[in-house]
Amino acid sequence: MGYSERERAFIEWYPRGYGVGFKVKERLFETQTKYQRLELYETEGFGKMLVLDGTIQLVEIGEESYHEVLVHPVMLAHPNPKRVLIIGGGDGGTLREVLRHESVEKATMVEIDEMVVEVSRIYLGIDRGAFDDPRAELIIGDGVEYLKETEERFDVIIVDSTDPVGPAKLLFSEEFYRSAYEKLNEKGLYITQAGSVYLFTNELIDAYKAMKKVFDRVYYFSFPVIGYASPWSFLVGVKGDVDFRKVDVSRAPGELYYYDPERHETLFQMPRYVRKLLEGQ
Ligand code: AG3
Repeated sequence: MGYSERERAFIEWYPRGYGVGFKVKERLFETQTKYQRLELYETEGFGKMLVLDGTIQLVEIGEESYHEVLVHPVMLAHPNPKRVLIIGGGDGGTLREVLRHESVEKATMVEIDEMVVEVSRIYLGIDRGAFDDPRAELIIGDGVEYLKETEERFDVIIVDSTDPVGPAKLLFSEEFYRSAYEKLNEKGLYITQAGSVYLFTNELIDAYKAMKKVFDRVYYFSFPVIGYASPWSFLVGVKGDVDFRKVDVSRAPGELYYYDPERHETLFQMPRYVRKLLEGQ
């Protein structure tokens, strides 16, 4: 598991012996935080790489794909998103993309591990100043507790967590979806990453079923992300009469790298056998 000095490579091992790896130029940083093991590498071809508990969180080159798709489709499907909540997302990439929307008055990010934010700000910088934006509020704390207790209401809730196995498992429970639904304004949207389509299929199906019990409509899609066992899946839940298949292209931020609002319909990909499983046939 992890880094091999002999190969000068880092490999993340998934179930069934499937690996995703990168050649490493330099090991930059390594520490045990209060919550997890944090590693930072300089890869040969994809810039810096952030690893938490042996799982690759991002590689710098191409990170826009994941962050854009996690953020812009839900932001553009909402008529006027002003209040946004991000759970996790310590590297700041999700916050950065959220703040590109002029309608946003306040974006609250609740990250459990302060070290992830610190190390990302110092060594990665993919937040590109987002943490200093006056509309950004950073809360170091447990997202599950926060959502249960907060008096605030949100137009969009984005879960940028680690996998639906281990510490983040609670973020994929029916109970958590219920508190999210409760804290969404009418026409609100909720999005979560939901793991590898091929390797975490059961977790994806469980999360989808739990979301279906809570949200008024649930959508799924997947796409390849550099650094993850792709395709990677995403689930969207809505409150009230919202059609996630339609987006307001006129509000799209300029200069997108991966997500193509004018081709929004191309997002909805899922291998046929997984679609059948999701739809219970
Ligand atoms: N969010 C984590 C995606 C899950 C990666 N899982 C894995 N490699 N097994 C990424 C944080 C980016 N903001």
